[in-house]
Amino acid sequence: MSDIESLIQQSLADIAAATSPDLLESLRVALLGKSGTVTAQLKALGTLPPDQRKAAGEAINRARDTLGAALATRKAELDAAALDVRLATESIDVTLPGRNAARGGIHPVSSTLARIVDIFARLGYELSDGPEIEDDWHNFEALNFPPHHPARAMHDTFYFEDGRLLRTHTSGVQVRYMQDLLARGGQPPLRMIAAGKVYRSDSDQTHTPMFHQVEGLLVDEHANFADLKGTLAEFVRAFFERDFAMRFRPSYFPFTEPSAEVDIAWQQPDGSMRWLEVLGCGMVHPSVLRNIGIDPERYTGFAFGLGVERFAMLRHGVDDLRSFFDNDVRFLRQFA
Ligand code: 2U9
Repeated sequence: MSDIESLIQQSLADIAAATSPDLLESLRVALLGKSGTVTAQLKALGTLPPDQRKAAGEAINRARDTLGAALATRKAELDAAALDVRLATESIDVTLPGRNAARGGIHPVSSTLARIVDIFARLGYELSDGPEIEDDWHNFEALNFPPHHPARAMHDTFYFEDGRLLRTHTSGVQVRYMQDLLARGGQPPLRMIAAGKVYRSDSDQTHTPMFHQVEGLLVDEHANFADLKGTLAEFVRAFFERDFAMRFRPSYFPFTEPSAEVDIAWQQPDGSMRWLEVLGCGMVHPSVLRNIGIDPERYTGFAFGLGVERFAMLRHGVDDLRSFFDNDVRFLRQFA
């Protein structure tokens, strides 16, 4: 028998006799590893006389394949045997109680926002969204805030070096919505709401630098202030599931004329009543419609806006806006 044949026979016997995966692995290393016997023979091929190289090479490759296959087969046998032992000796108690998965909950600001969006959806308003990083034109100019207009002071925000900014209201979404409608060849009537995060340089018990707004817009041929009042009265009734006395107090926004703030008659814990401001609104300023390309001689519109946190505070009796953003689970768990 040639050297290589006897190496194969001896190794096959060793492999068959290996009783553990570790032993088998040391055999593999000793035979086929970087400095293994078979590997060394392959390396030594170059030292043989040229006329012997081909036959010797074939024999060594055959040895490598045969031993490789034998190692794999034996490994599968040992693994199967080890599994059989585990299956025979171990057992799973399927009656043990499971591990508790911690249950999450919806944040009160998110659930309030969803409730508001839902009410307007029932009134036929389509939800739209837009970028939180906005350009000056969509956030200010189109909405009748020219550069240096004093109303910009109420909308101080965070600016990027290229002049873009964190939006101070969601009104840019309404501007984009109308532009898209016209670009697709559409015209009013339209009814839509925008909802999301807005940013202002403000921080105290009733202001956070980031808060959530919902704003609505309706444009049609004969939209008027009475329609606006009816819509907001219906919204407030649906949100609080109660009827309120309401008052529309004249106010000012650059993008609406006339403009109003909406107060509702709120019952205090001691039974007395006080007016609470909950919404802003008005008839869309003709210049805003014209800026976007809608004919203000033909169409009129009304718009409104509200702070979601304010509605969440009233609904849940929370007195500090900042607690919504402290991420204290003892607070948040109450609403889950
Ligand atoms: C377009 C035209 C008109 C949106 C409006 C308000 C009044 C308003 C504030 C209430 C509390 C925001 O969260 S808050 O600080 N909003 O008072 N928003 S009318 O008017 C628009 C918007 C877009 C094109």
